[in-house]
Amino acid sequence: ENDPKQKLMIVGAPIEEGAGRLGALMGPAALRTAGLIRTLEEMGHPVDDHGDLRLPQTLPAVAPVAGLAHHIEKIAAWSRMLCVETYEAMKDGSFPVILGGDHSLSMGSVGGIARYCQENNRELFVLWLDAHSDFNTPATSPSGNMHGMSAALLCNEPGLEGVFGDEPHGLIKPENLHLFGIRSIDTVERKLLRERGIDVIDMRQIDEFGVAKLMRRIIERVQKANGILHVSFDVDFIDPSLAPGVGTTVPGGATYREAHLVMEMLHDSGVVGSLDIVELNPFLDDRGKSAMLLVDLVASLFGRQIYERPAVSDQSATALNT
Ligand code: EXY
Ligand code: MN
Ligand code: MN
Ligand code: MN
Repeated sequence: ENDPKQKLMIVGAPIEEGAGRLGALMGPAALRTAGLIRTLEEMGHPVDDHGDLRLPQTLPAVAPVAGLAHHIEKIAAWSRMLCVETYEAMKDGSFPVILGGDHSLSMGSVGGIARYCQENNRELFVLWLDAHSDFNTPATSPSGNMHGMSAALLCNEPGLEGVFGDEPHGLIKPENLHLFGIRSIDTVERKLLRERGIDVIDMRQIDEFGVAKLMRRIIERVQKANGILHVSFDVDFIDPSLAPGVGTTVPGGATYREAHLVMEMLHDSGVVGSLDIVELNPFLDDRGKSAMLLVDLVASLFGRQIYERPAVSDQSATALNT
């Protein structure tokens, strides 16, 4: 179980240039308005709020890439800053929570966590809760929007080296990436996912097997490796009827209870070490509905239960897994 006293490092990343439409830069503000910090503090977590980061005046020069990668200099600047933030937080023993901002920010947040894990000999796993697989490269992307490339960068796909340049950062093993909730994949992206053997848990699998069984498989892998699990939560993982505040809605997403169960099981597992909340677009939201749902989901990840009781998820795994 997560140490209830573990300090949380919160940092806002108001970045929207990775997305195809504007508005995600208001994400951190909406999450704060919806009571995220207050909720975590009320749950007993010391919170070290670093506020929202700002882009530096001077952007790094990025070598030209083959293909489409819109605003790569800005994405590079954000990635490098966030990489330092999460790396330092991990060294400090804090649990980094990154408030986005579009999903390109995970290049930086996970880059820093992966660096920490490599230096400290810990195996890093990533749970990517998303409607999309975000596995395009500048050469395969139909849009050039870099929020659709972050998982690919983290798996060291070619064409994105300029994002970090010579700055220290870590990567993840493709076999340790678990995409979950997927229901929109581009043609070439699909081929790439197959070639790399990425674990794509699509909505069809969730329909057939249920969230619990699929999550237990991932959690057990991380536990066996004594690993650290990073959770990258894209708002479009949830069904758009429940979370309309996102620029890339895809029908057929996770239900209210499926999304909560994922978070509750993650809490009980004790393996989660860091979290991104990305793609919230308050401009498209319905009276704060999506932001408030996200606060509830984060609360579940940090231990809020419907009715307090000892965690049963792990004990029952053997029985139910057969
Ligand atoms: N696959 C599409 C693209 O690459 O343009 C859509 C990507 C949307 C990515 C959102 C953040 O998850
Ligand atoms: Mn601090
Ligand atoms: Mn995404
Ligand atoms: Mn998405």
